[in-house]
Amino acid sequence: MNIALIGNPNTGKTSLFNNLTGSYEYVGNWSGVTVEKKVGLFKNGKDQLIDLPGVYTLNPLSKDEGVVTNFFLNEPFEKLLNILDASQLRRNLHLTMQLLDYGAPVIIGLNMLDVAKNRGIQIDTHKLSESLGVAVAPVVARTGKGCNELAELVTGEAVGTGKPNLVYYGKGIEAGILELENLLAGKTQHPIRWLALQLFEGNPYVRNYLATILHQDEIDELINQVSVAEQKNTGSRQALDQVIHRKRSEAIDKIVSAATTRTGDNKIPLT
Ligand code: GDP
Ligand code: K
Ligand code: MG
Repeated sequence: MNIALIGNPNTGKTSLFNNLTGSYEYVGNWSGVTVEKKVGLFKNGKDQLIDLPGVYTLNPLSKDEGVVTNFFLNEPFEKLLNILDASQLRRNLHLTMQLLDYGAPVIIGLNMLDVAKNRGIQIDTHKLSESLGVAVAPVVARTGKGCNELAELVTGEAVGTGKPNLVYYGKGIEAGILELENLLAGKTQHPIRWLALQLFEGNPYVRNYLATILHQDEIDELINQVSVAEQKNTGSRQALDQVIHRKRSEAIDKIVSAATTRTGDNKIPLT
């Protein structure tokens, strides 16, 4: 089984990778960029862990960040291991929401819990897991605490793919997703909800992929139609990527508020 490790930069990915995999490691480069590709074997000797570059969002700002979207579009994988920094849950969950749009099985490794705790932040992993519809396993990647349990979970049987349509993106965007479904019927293996949202956010790799199936005009018309509908419905002139980001933020705020308690005087805001 191929399991991809994905998360924001500096969340403990490398530490977790080293804890979960044995010494066997294949090192090469991702195609077209100088970012090294690491694939390690889990200690069960069967399943592989693929280390992806750290990103805040799938929509890439650089070619290096494009590695992640290209991976989703071109490489086979069975599960995603999403590592989160518990002390920056709100920011980290933006990427998670995009993984859940994809609909693949996801397991969350909740790291940096010691940092969160020192800031007086207590996270209820059960509540977080319930709201998202995927397993959440607490780990301390630096010391290896919780890593065996996480390995068992991620290499084990079926896991959750997240609550369907966890984020409601508004009438115009949701209609655009349905429209893309009509246009693509039977012509792609990829989840159309994810393709649509990445397209509306301006992900050039997804756009190029769609241009291999649809005409440029169809794509332009769809994006334009959704922008116009969205502006009409909301009376706002926000660009689609901003609307999508705002919808995710609203959903994330609710989830984080429900799963978090603050203690002590050191109430540093949770970002
Ligand atoms: P990456 O950038 O996502 O690959 O993250 P790294 O594994 O390189 O970790 C970034 C920094 O966070 C390093 O200094 C790690 O030692 C540290 N780190 C990793 N896991 C933990 C943890 O659970 N708690 C704390 N306090 N630090 C951690
Ligand atoms: K780092
Ligand atoms: Mg790293």
